[in-house]
Amino acid sequence: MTSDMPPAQPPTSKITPQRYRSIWISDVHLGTRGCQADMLLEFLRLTESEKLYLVGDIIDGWRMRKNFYWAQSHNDVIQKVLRKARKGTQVIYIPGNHDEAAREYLGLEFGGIKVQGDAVHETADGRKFLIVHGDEFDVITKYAKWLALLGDSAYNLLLWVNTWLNRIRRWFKLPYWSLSAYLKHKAKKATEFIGRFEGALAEEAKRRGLDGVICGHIHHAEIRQVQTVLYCNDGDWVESCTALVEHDDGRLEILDWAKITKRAHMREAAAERLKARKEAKAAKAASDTSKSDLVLESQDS
Ligand SMILES: [Mn+2]
Repeated sequence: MTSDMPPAQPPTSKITPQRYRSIWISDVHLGTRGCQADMLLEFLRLTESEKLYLVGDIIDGWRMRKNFYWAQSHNDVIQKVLRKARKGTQVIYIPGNHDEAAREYLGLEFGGIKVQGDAVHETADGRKFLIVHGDEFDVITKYAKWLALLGDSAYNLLLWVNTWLNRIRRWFKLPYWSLSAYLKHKAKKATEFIGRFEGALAEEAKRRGLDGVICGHIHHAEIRQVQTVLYCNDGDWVESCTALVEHDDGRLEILDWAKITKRAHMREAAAERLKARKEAKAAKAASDTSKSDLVLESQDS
C-alpha cells in the first residue's frame, strides 16, 4: 500500500453509535502504511463498550525500523483508546508478535490499560473464552494473504496475466506454466494453514477447560465451531477492517466495518440524489406556474 492511495472516505453521519458489552480488535499495525487508521478511528468513535480487548499487533515495529510510517491518524487512534480507558472502558492489551516489545511489560498498567499475555473472558451467558493473539500457534504466517487474492475479479485478472505470461514464455520457447493452478495450490495450502491454526487454538481452549477462544494474527475474521469449542477471530484493520463484538445477551458477532460504512455512504448518496430530484421538481413546478401566470397576464391585456 502506498501514499498515493485515494484518501479514506470521509466520516459519515448516517451510522448510529452502538454500545456493546465487549469489543475485540487486533492486527491494527499502526506504524505501517497499510494501517486503516481512519476507518478504525471512525469505528472507535461510533462504538462504546464495557471492555475493549486489544488482541495484539496494535503497533507494528515500535523498535526502530527503516520504513517506519507514522501519521496523525495513528496518534489519534492511540489518544482515542487512552481516552476510552480514562472514561471507564476496561482496556486489556494482549501484545502480539509485531508488538512483542510490549511483552516485557506483562502485568503492568499504563494509562488505565492493562498489559497481559492472555486473558479469560466470561460472556453474559456464562461462556468462558481464552483471549490470545495467536502467533504462538502459528507455523507459517504469510499464507493467509493468498486467500484474499482469490476473489472473483482477482481471479479473472490472474487468468489474463496467465495468458500473457505464457505467450511470452512461448516466445522464449519455454513450456506452458499455469499461474492459476499454482495459486490454487497456494490457496489450498492457505486453507490448510488456517485449518491447522484454528485447530491448534481450539485444542488449547479445550485443554484449559474453556468454551472457546478469541484471537487474531492471521487477518481472517471468523466465528466457527471447531469440535467442542467456538473459534473466533476478530480479523484485522489492514485489509478487512473487522472487529468482534459481544452483545448484551452474550451473543458474539463479527462487524465488517468496511461494509457498514460503504452501506451508510450509499444510503447517504441515495438520500442526496432524492433531495436533488425533489428540488429540481419543485423548481420546475415554480417556473411552470410563473410561466402560466405570464400567459394569463398576456391574455388579460
Ligand atoms: Mn500477529
